Amino acid sequence: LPIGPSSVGVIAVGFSGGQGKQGVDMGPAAIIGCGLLEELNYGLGIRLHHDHKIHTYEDMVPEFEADSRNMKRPLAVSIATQALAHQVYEQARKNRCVLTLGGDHSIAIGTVAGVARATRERLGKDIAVIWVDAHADINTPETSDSGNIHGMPLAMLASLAQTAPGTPFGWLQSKAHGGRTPVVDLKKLVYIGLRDVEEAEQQIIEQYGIKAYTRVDVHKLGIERVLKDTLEYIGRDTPIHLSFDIDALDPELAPSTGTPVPGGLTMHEALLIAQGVHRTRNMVGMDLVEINPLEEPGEDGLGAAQTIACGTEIVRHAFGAMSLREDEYKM
Ligand code: 4U7
Ligand code: MN
Ligand code: MN
Ligand code: MN
Repeated sequence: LPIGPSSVGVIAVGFSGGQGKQGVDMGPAAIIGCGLLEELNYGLGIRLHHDHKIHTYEDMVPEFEADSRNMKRPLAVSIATQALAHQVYEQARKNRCVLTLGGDHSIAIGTVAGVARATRERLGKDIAVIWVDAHADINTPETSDSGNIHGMPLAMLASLAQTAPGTPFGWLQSKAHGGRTPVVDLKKLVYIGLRDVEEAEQQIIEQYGIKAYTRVDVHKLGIERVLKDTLEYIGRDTPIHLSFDIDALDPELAPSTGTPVPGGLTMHEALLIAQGVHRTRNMVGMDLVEINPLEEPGEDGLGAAQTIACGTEIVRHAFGAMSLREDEYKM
């Protein structure tokens, strides 16, 4: 029987503390302003639970914070993601699939933790995570050159980073969180779209045997095959969290993002991933992150509009839109 939720909880997170560029906090307002929620609600007939707020956590986090343990703003990111984990959990435990609109990718620390906890309580199952991204986001504070936590969420979720109780991200290990440690089992993680992986990250991927389809793998194998193998690897009746970083797409399509990398996925490939995850009926959570409307190579607003349009289409397809006919892919 499908695990699929009866309705969708939407959380808008205008948080940018996991990296240094202004504007990624404006992502959710931009995509909602362009009609994403109407597309889901009126267009696809999905029942939405949304508090009509853009959560910034500004009142909870310190305005300024010194770097510590090779992380930039660890306290701010820890506090914000802990609060977000709680919001996500409250939605997910009501049998809703939780859609979170970011914000930078550090917010996945909160979304994945919240979804994983609720799914474990509700179904007694561990989630699988499909991470669609140009980057592996699995630096530990020690391996990171940038210190930006949006490059570390998977290291935090998989407990590769040392996080003692009472220090930033210690909540991920705490019993009060109700979670299991680690939150993410690296055997249940699949990457799609990688093309900018640091050496230390590559070592982690190999050491833990993480399933990873690079951009080149997608090119060589074809996206249908990658998707089929991904879903087989994850296994039937496994709840899935889809974390979609818009920089997985080619920057020609989606230029408005903080760390663009040439040679990315096409829209056809991205939509097929989204549609394929939907068709499992097992999606329990989805993030759309790293849309930064201020990152505008052309400075004419067109790049941002196009990036938002791509993001909207990907989310629509993850929630059941079917622009790809059955004969356009072989599954
Ligand atoms: B994103 C990077 F150094 N690996 O750690 C780092 F290349 O969420 C980039 O995928 C991280 O956008 C990108 O800073 C994080 C860099
Ligand atoms: Mn990325
Ligand atoms: Mn990312
Ligand atoms: Mn990025």
